[in-house]
Amino acid sequence: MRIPGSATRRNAWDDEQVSTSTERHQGLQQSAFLRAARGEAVPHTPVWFMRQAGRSLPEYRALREGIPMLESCFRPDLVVEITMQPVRRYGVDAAIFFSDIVVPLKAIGVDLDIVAGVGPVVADPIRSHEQLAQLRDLEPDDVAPIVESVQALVGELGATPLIGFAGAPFTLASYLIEGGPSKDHRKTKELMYSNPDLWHALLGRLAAIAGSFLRTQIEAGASAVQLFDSWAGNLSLADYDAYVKPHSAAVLASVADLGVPRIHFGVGTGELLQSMGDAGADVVGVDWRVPLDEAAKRIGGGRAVQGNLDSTAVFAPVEVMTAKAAEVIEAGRSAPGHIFNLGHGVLPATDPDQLARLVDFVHGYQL
Ligand code: 1CP
Repeated sequence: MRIPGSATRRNAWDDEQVSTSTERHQGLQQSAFLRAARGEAVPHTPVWFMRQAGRSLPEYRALREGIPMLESCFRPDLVVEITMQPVRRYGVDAAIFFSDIVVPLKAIGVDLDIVAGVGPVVADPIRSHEQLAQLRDLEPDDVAPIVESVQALVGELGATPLIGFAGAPFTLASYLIEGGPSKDHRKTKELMYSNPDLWHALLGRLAAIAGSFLRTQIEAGASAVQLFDSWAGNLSLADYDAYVKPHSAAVLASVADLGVPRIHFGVGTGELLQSMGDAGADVVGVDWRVPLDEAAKRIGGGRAVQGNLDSTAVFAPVEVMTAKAAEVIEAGRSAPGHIFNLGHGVLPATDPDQLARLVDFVHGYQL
């Protein structure tokens, strides 16, 4: 069963006779996604997927053919179309803005690229105080194409919420210090342990940049934001609390006045969940390792949860996948609100038809 409106609402804006902006605003505010984020009762469990746009979709691969990743992030026509593709295909309850966590760094002039098959690569990795000078504040004019894309998307999406996002200071710092993706984050931790002044100065700069990137997206019309601290799970709780949490908390606090739900997510964060909740988000994203009822206990504070089907479960037979999805939904009931998602991003080899079945299953599940 596909819920009425989730896939068709996007055109409501076109039909001005029946959809005033006030009605649209009310429809949006009453959407299952925003209701669950606020811990209110929902008609069905809302669902979206991290990396729902991207290489698993043939229409994405066709559109991106020959266009470098970063270039596509600064072209509103492509950003709008790529963001809409999974919304149309799956009827998910929220769109995630098509961009990347390094986009605001590129926008202020950091010499970096997103290399196909690798990820973000930074030409001149940061190792000194002098290099911090390149991390100036992000102004809305630096990301004019992002503002234009968000505004166009909000019109197109109608009552379907748009989630804006930013990379959290630790995860951004890991790319800037390592120079690219890393498994053990050795250089990142080396700097953290050996030069705490530089570390805190760097994370403070990145918190300001991430905060203004989120603010820009919300002011342009995003209904919620997600702070991705994807690699924070590599830290012990003590190190997370001492070196990272204050900076993530500063990002979240910097957009609190805007009144939209703030989601905070990382991978392998089972031991950090309580601390991540304390950092101030409204919703904590949980990877696939900790059942949501246990996660909700650790997070506490009346916060909603998001997650957490293993991304590989969609490669299982349908009945195995849906049995696991049912377990996720049942465990999620012990939290004040639950937004269904995978435990991390959609894997590129995922069959889109299987994700469509998963969305239908979650929407049809009797709460
Ligand atoms: O050419 C391509 O298609 C490149 C692949 C790709 C894509 C589709 C990258 C490179 N980024 C993106 C888009 C992207 N990045 C989105 C799109 C919206 C959606 O979810 O549909 C989002 C939310 C991100 C955020 C992002 N980028 C994160 C946090 C989320 C996560 O997955 O943990 C991280 C860590 C990055 C860095 C990054 N960018 C790209 C890659 C391959 C990586 C990871 C590199 C690594 O392993 O360290």
